[in-house]
Amino acid sequence: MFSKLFQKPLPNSELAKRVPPGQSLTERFPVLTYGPVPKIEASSVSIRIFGEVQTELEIPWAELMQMPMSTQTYDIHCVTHWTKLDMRWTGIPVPEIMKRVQLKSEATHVMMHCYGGYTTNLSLEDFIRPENLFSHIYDGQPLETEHGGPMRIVVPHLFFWKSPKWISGLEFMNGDRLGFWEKNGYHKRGDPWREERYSDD
Ligand SMILES: Nc1nc2c(c(=O)[nH]1)N[C@H]1C(S)=C(S)[C@@H](COP(=O)(O)O)O[C@H]1N2
Ligand SMILES: [Mo]
Repeated sequence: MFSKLFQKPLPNSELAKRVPPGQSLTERFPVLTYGPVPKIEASSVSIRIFGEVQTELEIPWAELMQMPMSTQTYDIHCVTHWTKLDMRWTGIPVPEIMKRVQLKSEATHVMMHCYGGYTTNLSLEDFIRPENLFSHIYDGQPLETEHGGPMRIVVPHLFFWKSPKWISGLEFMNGDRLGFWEKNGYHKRGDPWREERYSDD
């Protein structure tokens, strides 16, 4: 137990360099959900891909589970000021999903849709990155329901509200549109190193 105390970084340590301005470390994994937690069976999860695409498609759970997977470790930053280091996620890298998608030339952004109605928007540049995962395993265990299981998207370079839990769909868009928190005052991009917390920043 006490050893945990000594894992906290000292002000000038290497670890402290991994904590963006205005953030503090946590060893817990807080739960932040707006509204009720949707309970979905993995077998009924299906990712619907629509909007600015040549052909709409739906990828059911069984097919998702056949796709190439990757395990990656990142530091996660939440706009409510917590940072958690070395979080290990397993899932399908976004570029693998995108091999199945033929975008129209008008597509510039994506709205990520969730069971329960949450949405969050990204530019294609922020979305199509090898470290972004459709993740169903956290720290070697099936992702807990409260953290987005059966599957969430993890976008580690942006604040954690850009990592939608209970992912159900991708809507490719011609131009940007605001998602749930972005409509309610959060920044449209959310880079923790630039402290892009709220839309008037
Ligand atoms: N579907 C859905 N995804 C969501 C949210 C939500 O309310 N619903 N909250 C977001 C916010 S504000 C944060 S900080 C993280 C929290 O993830 P966690 O509960 O696993 O810590 O999920 C993001 N993804
Ligand atoms: Mo958040």
